Amino acid sequence: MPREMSDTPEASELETIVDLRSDTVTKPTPEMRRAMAEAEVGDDVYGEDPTVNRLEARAAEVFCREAALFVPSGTMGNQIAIKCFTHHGNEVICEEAGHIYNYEMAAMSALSGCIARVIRGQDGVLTWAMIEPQIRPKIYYRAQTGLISLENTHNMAGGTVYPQEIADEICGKAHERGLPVHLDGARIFNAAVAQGKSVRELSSKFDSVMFCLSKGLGAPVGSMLVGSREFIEKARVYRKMFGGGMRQAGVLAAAGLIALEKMPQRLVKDHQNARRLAEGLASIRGIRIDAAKVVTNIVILDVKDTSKTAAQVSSAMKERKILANPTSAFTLRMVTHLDVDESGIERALAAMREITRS
Ligand code: TLP
Repeated sequence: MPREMSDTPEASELETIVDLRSDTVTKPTPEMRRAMAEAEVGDDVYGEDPTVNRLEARAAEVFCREAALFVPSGTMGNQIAIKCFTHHGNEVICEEAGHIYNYEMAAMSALSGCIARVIRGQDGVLTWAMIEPQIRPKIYYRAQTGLISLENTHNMAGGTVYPQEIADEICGKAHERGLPVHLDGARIFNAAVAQGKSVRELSSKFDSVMFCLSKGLGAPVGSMLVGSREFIEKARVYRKMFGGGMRQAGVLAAAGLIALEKMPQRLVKDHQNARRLAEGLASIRGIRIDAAKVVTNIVILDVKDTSKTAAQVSSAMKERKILANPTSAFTLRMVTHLDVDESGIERALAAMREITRS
């Protein structure tokens, strides 16, 4: 029968898209949508949005800090922290593949007048021994180090986590030198779940922490900055300067509260799916990946030995309704999240087997 005469669509048409491009693509859950519809709101620039105020108070409590600030994006959160801690002409020490250096539009130079002093870490992880030699001596003809920023989990290293003693040592030694340390903790809840620790334990020595509500935690929009009251007061000023003062933002904060309270517990599922994906990929000829290193929700694979480029693999996957973005000429990233289940993982693996055979 010709297709157009059939009432029942082909199975392949019913197949939904498996979107592994990022955990940023998650849609708000029905519970979040209900809370958003019912949220009590006010003008947050006047500090009068009760739902935003609740979210900020709760975030501060979860991280055991004096205060917190709701910001529109992770990028803005990181950049506000850089602005708060540095002066024009400073250097910011960060990891070579880090988000603040590679994916934030050179904002540290555009907005804060800083340059990045990048260091290559081991799987994205820096140690004090790597950092110390890069701190500029206090000599009038050298730019001064203003801030150290770490990323946990490390996105482009494949969701790797900082061993706590390494992060703690960096913070302790940096403080002895009078240097603040910021944590880009966009996925700190993933790190906490992977390590069986609380986000408070993992981040207690940092001067400021940014974490995202809109990644694995599933909220539609928003990130948080947490730190001392003095830091957050300053951060509030820069949030306004950067155009991030929001008005009835309680509709977003309502989803953020659910993200914060209810979603960390389910990240373990994303980690299991990522590990399953990585193990499946490791068994495909031509694909290089160390599945044992996949401890959170990010899988980075090398396709060089398939004799295809990452862009070719990505577009062949797309034809099969699997989305994954290249991260370099021969690497792709796949991120598991709330809206991808085991069957999606199996479909991604089946697609990859088919593509690499051809
Ligand atoms: N990461 C995005 C892209 O920008 C790469 C993603 O899809 O993973 N810190 C880290 C470690 C991040 O991974 C991201 C977003 C941010 C900060 C910025 O958050 P947003 O996108 O809210 O500005």
